[in-house]
Amino acid sequence: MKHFTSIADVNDVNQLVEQAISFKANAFQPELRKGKKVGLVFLNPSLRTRLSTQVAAQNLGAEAIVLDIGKDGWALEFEDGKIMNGDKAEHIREAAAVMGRYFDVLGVRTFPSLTDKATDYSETLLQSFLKHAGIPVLSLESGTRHPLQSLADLMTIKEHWTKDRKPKVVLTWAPHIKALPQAVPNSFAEWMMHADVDFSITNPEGYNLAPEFREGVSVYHDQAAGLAGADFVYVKNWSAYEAYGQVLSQDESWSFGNDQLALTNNAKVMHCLPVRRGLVIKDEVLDSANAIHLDQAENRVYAAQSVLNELLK
Ligand code: SN0
Repeated sequence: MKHFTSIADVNDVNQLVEQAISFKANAFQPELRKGKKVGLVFLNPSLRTRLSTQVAAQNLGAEAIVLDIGKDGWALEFEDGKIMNGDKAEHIREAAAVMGRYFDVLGVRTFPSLTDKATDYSETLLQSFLKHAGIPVLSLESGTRHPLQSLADLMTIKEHWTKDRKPKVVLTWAPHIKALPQAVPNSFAEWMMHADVDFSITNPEGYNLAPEFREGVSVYHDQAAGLAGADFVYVKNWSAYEAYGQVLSQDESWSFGNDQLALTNNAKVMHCLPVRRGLVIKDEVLDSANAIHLDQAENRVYAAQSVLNELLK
């Protein structure tokens, strides 16, 4: 594996998941990637991604160095051919290339603008890092995907599933007050389409994901119909894709509570965090035995460890 920016970069998804599970059983192996250096660049906020990737690097004997570039770095120019007489002090051509000389792997977090679909969906910022860093690039969530989260999610489903049939996995939209990226649901859908599960989506009209992230997947606009018989429910808000970046609905009847849970097959309930309690998922569910969001968060360490171990080979 050369880079890790989407499931398409992974040769063997099962092997990556199995390796993550085995790291969970035996995490501290500091001889494995001793002395390697991992740069983690954040253009946007992070709690789990930042901390779990740092812990993962430490477990491998590597060192992770974090740059909160939005706060501590120079403002970056991504456009080529520009005369830089505005507020941007450094071009990505130099910034990425320099970091490429300091580190063995470069992790990058960039959120989408949610105003310019073409730029966001062509992953302009991530592509610039890939082009100019000259070393393996690790996505820490990009404009359209969050593959470290999806790997941890798949691992979590695998850990919790003991029955001898495919689990029914449903991704459900939930309300939110802000316009959020489609990266987490896109990525989850992409990994579930690839996994050995029965996957479907439920969201209000106007909230269908981009076509490439729901190819061959049933989408229900009636949440009750969508949730029926689910073994796992992934709850997440996202902004509209078609009316790009817009908040078209804040319908709180989609908030995930006991009424929704009752429609499922006593489902395990998942969320990538941060979750707005009461609005996205109700306390009655988050504080119940059905919620496995903390397992997902814990598994972020082993997902990152599995990926770093490959990228640092
Ligand atoms: C991000 C998202 O992509 O939805 C990060 C998830 C890992 N979430 C948020 O930005 C939540 C912000 C908020 O105000 O609730």
